[in-house]
Amino acid sequence: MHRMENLKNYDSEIYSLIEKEEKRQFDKIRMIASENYVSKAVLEASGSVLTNKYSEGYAGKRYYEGQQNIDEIETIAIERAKELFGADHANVQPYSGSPANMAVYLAFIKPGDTIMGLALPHGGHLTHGSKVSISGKYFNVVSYELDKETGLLNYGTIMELAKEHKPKIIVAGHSAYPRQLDFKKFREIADEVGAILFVDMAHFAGLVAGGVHPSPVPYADVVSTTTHKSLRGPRGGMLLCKEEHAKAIDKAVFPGIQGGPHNHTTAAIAVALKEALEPSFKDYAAQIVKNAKALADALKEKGYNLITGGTDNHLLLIDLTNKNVTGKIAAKALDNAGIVLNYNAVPYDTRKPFDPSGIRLGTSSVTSRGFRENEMLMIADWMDQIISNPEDEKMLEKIAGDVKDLCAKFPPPGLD
Ligand code: DSN
Repeated sequence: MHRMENLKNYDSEIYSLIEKEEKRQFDKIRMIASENYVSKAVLEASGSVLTNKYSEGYAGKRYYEGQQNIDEIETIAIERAKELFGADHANVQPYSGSPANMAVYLAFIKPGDTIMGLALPHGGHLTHGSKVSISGKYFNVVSYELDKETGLLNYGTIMELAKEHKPKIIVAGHSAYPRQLDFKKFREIADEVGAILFVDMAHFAGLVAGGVHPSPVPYADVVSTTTHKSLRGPRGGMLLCKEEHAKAIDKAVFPGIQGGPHNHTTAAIAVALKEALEPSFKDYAAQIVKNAKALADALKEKGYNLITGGTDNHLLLIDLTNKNVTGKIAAKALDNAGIVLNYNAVPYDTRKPFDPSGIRLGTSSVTSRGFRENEMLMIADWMDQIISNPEDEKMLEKIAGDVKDLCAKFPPPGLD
């Protein structure tokens, strides 16, 4: 039987949009730093009958019967997460990164308490205290920023800020910072003021798993992650913590924030974690970083202003001010030419978030489809042509064709 035959017969409208999306994912160079391609095994677990089951509670302590298989699946996912990251305790139920982060706040603090996180325009996440997020509405937020000169975190300044404001939680982590984090320093800062150290490793979890980014697990009280970014699993979330916090974290996830876990996602997370435990995942993670560095070097040579001067993780943040084009215009032209990324604020941006000065891109997805340094040089050339002439429709069309030809040689995992 053809794949998705039932869907095709019953709802051809949705079927054909899924087909188109699959083709888009095949034909384009996907460089949104938070995206990836999952394997067929992960897709199969994710699309399984496990979606039919409700399972409030935890293995052995559920509120509904019929958990014979679900308990085993969730326990396997937990054990794999603990093994992969060397954690005392894992909770694999968060629906995604934002609910996982909310559970951390619920576990440790009360409305009105002070939290400290990286400011959103400096690469922090909405849930790290942005005013438009519940994290910024319910808590007193003190945001730290990047150094104006270097674009780097300044641990001395963060320490001073922490001493002044005495936050109950210090959040380390980002969605647009192209460097590694010094978790030992964050631990020292948290200890100095008696704060919980909470690391959101959603972006770089796969690099931690692959051993090419320091692990926050030995230093942090609690670590959150999504499972679908560099970790290359389904859309989901996880929390890892020290044994002493296990009860509080579990209670905060359920019944604190969520209802029944998405068992199909739990199974897919278990499969992705099995993949991440394979020796080949280390090569994958190392290649993500090599690719990011190769792309950064090539773009720097062409006069691009990379925030922090380069990268040592999977992502690049580029200020396009010296190229006389806004992030939005560049991102749209790049998409038209088959290179998909997002416009992004840069630190101390003078432009508005909906049309900022920069673009952000990452190498997790292209590395999954087998691109290496050579392909990064091609991407840098194309990007430069597009950003130099974003309105040249003919050139965009020509590059879109070349991009498609290149992509045809590198079939991504999970796609037919
Ligand atoms: N939306 C994600 C990102 O692109 O970084 C963060 O949750």
